[in-house]
Amino acid sequence: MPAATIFALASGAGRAGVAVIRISGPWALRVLESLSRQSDFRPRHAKRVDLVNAEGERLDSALALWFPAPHSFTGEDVAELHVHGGRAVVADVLAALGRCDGMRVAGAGEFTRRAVLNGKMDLTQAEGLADLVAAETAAQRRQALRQAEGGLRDLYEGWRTRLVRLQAHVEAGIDFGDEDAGASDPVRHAAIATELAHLGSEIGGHLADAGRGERLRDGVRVAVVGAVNAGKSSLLNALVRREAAIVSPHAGTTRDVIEVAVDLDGYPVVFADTAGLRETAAEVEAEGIRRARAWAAAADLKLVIFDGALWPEVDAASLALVDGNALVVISKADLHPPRAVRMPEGRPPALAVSAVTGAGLACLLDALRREVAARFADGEAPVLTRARHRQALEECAARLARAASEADALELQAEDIRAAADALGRITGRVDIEQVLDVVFRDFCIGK
Ligand SMILES: Nc1nc2c(ncn2[C@@H]2O[C@H](COP(=O)(O)OP(=O)(O)OP(=O)(O)O)[C@@H](O)[C@H]2O)c(=O)[nH]1
Ligand SMILES: [Mg+2]
Repeated sequence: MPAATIFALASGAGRAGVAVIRISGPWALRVLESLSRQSDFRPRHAKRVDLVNAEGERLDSALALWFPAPHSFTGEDVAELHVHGGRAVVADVLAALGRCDGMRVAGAGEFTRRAVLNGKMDLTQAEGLADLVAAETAAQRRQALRQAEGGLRDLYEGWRTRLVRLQAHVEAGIDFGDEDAGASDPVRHAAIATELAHLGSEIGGHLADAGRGERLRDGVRVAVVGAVNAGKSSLLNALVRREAAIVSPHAGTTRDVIEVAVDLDGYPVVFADTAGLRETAAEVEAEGIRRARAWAAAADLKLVIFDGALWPEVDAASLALVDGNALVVISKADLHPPRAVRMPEGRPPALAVSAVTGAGLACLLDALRREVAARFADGEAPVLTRARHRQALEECAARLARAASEADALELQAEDIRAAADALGRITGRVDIEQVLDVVFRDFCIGK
């Protein structure tokens, strides 16, 4: 049965200069001809048309584009209508499309899903496209674009091809082992062991690098922690340049974790203001402090704030949080004379900052930028971006490790190499695609 012809608004909802409506499936051309009462659409050329509904009423003057299969986004016949982006125009054109025979509204992600099923892209590229649409910073855009253009697919398919070849070598050993030198061929044995080791270390290295890509998708997490009244909320507000958190002279003002997302030189950063650390019998405050500690423990970076009004007296609970992942800040620099701030031996240097005058803020932002860029620099190598990839890669790595220990049991070795290759195939959609399709397209929007 031929697939239904689907249509949807591909551009954002709401008033705009232009809105794009996408149509994909076997009826695309017929519908285009019927709505425009024109024919002779040249492939991939824009044509000005009047769109007319079944009653003969002119709905809009639009641009129409015609992409015959297979040279289209979905691999099917596709038509695009660029209409004026008013709500009524879009609603009426969509209604007219819905009344044409054989047409239905596309489900979430259905255009991209068809593109995957028609071999126009693999699952990692579809995921890259979703990330590209969601990208809010330049670094996110670069990573998503690389993935949408096949960076991860090439890497994973390259490994998979090598594994399939290796499996064939091992199986050749099994087949001929009884008769000739196949299984006992030490050269072949060594070559297989070497390739297994190479693949294992390449995949292991990629996995070790894993956090980078995922963090770039989700944002680098920076916790603002310190004693009560140290000036954490004031500093957060100064960093994000708005009154995101309540500030007061009352100790214990902040209770919940307050997350604020910002774009720091192209990197997505999520700052979290947290409850001040102190001993307390109050249940709600204790819960706030527990959450503060949990957020800090999971954060990529901590800003540990010491109260400048009390400096050089330091709070022990905050000091305990200073480690290699911490930047130390002395607050209220306007209250204490600017002097070299020295931390106890072995601790990173501290930065004096005033949320009131803004002194030291530029230095702190510079330090933050450096820390963020050093941890998450987006190099050329494709990075893993999803838990789905990580799970499959971990299975692949485990199978490879086992295969390496099975040089004397070729059937088992071949089976483990096959399973390792299948794990990679599940990421790209070469293996078990039906089982992962729903997971991959769950978060897509309609019109994609
Ligand atoms: N002079 C001066 N006062 C500051 C500065 N930063 C904060 N304060 C004051 O210090 C007090 C506490 O500030 P907050 O930002 O609420 O401190 P906090 O660490 O969030 O406090 P809790 O949420 O209670 O843990 C307020 O009265 C602020 O006005 C600063 O840079 N200079
Ligand atoms: Mg606060």
